Amino acid sequence: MNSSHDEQRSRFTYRHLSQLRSYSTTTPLRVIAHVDLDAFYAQCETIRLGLPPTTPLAVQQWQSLIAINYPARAFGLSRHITCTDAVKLCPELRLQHVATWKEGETKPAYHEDAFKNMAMHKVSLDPYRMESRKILKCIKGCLPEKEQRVEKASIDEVFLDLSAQIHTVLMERFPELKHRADNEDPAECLPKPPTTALDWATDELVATGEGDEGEEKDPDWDDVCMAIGSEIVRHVRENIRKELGYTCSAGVARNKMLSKIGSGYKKPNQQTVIRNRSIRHFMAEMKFTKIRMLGGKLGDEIAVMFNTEMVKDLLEQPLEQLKKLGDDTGIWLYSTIRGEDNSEVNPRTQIKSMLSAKAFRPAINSFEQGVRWIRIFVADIFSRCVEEGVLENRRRPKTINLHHRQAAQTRSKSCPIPNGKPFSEDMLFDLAKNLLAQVVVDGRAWPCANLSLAVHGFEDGITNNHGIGGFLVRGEKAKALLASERHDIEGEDAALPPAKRRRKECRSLHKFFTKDTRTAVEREHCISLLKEESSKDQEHEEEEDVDSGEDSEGFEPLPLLSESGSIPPLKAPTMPVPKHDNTADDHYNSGTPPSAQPQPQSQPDSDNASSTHQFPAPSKSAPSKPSEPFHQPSPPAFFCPRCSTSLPSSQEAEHTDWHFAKDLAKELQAQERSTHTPQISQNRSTPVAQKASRGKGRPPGSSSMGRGSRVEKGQARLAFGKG
Ligand code: DCP
Ligand code: CA
Repeated sequence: MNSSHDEQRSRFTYRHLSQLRSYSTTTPLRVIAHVDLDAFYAQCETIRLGLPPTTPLAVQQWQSLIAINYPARAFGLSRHITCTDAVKLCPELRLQHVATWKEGETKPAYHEDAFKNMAMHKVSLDPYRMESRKILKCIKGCLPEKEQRVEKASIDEVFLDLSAQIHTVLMERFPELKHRADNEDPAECLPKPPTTALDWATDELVATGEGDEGEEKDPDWDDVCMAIGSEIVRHVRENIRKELGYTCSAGVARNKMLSKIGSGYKKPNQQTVIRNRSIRHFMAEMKFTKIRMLGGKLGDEIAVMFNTEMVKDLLEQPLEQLKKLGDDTGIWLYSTIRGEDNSEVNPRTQIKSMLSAKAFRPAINSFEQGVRWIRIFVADIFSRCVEEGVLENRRRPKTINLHHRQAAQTRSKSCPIPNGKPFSEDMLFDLAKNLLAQVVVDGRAWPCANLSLAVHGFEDGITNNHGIGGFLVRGEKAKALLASERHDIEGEDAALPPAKRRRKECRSLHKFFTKDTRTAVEREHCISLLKEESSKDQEHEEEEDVDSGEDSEGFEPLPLLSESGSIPPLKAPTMPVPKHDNTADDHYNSGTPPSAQPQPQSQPDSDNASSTHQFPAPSKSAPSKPSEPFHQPSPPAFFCPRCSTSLPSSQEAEHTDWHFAKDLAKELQAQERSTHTPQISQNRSTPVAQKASRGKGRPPGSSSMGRGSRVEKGQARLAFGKG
């Protein structure tokens, strides 16, 4: 604080004031709000069904309760009890199952029998996402366009950095600050604010402790800022209520961590203000397990080490003691329990990938069945891509990845999403279906216990890229080929030395064709499907080459590449053994607010997942280096004409062997099929799997695969009463 401080002046300086305008994370005048919808899914259902808000209602997902409204909570209901117990406790309870995609259907719907038939359904969170978007829009709509910073923290939470807006309000209401601000020394203290009582309306004002930080001290500008912030938040909450009918709770404080704790302090439909002068007292009285990152193992460790659960006991510990947890953790804990958090409200949180998954119990057993689920995954992902602006080419994902688990073996197939084509649901479907066909062609696809589809590598769309489109597509295709090969060897085979792996593959291909006729027929279908795709591909490629001109922008150096460059790493996601069927949704993947720590980049912990991973906007840095030595492109001394691949010469023998093994496998296939599919032998020089991984276009026989009507643009809308 400035040396010119005296009793007549504020503790805050002109610099502190002007820093508000630029959302400084360190100005003591900063005001952050956290807004959290009350019993969100339950409110969504109450509004959709047009029920009075006083009706006790719980949202059910299979046999679990995932959201319980406040009238129902009054009967002692919580997420931890079963549906049966809930009805016993509250006979009036309205139980509503979440919407589901039914196997083979193209839109999610509210199916009354969904919970009895889990194997046929996959949870859809679309209705809640749609409501969430409306609420976000409403929030943004009541803040000044140029002075808003809004971070969506989960499906039902946002952070608002109100600093800049408050700066403007201060200038309007207290012109004395403005007149002087232009000329003053930034280190000089501000005049004191007028001593009129601040209007906290109905806010829950967190009390202060005794002494210096107490209520006796006159209000200063930080209190005024907090009161203005609180007024803005009240207005936002009123608007949400008026326009859409939802109630929410909010916390207003100087940073994200405190505001988040504040929003949960009094619920429902209330807001809590934690003024700077109350921080110490507020924190001291709290169990530290309420603080983000301290609810789990770390919290347990701290509780054991210091024999307490209360922040106030930890406040007595010197930093050196806390460092027993490790230097970084100790330092983080020391400042966190003092209410410090300088993390930014990040409005540009961007989606990096999207995933749709299903655990099959019982397992599924055919390509056709798999395709029906793929149709659902694609519809699910596509609708979310539409929200991301794929149709306007604002953003689009670069790769598509299919993850497949059969017994202990997991396999992951991926390919690029061609950049030179309009993004469509059909295109995604064709790519995804081809990936599944590749899994089938590899053999041992059934019974399948888990299937998931993901799109990755969202980036800003390039408009007007027709000219370079052909090149882009070609470059991407080359990578697809490698991606496909690379992922082929993940899972259990990855542990085998390459030569053994190849032998094993040949054996398994052979076994496949000689053993099981039904499977062989299916596999044959998949091969011809891939085959047709690859020949279409070739035609297309030629056309594109003619069109593409000589612009070299998209002409990427061929292979080899681990995908950590322009394509993000596609490490096979691990599918945890399902414990329950709780849908992993935006809420869990975008995480609770990352006040102090980076967000976990977790795969959904669910077997029936539908997730959207969000990350801060990536910096436009150069692609990182390939991470796998196997794919290191330098020195590119050997060029393989078979797959247009440059490789270090040390890998020439192994690579050539690889083609040999692939060709051999193809021979075996051709022998098995003898005269049935002559088109395979016409194209012997091109390995089927490689060509297939370029997959585009419409597979033959797709109409017989349960391809129903397409999901409408923007996704099926489920009836909601408002908005
Ligand atoms: N959710 C879920 N499974 C959980 C927790 C939450 O599916 N184990 C879903 C349902 C919730 C929504 O996420 O409605 C938001 O989660 P919150 O933790 O914010 O809980 P609520 O909004 O339901 O209640 P509260 O009023 O306590 O915020
Ligand atoms: Ca909530």
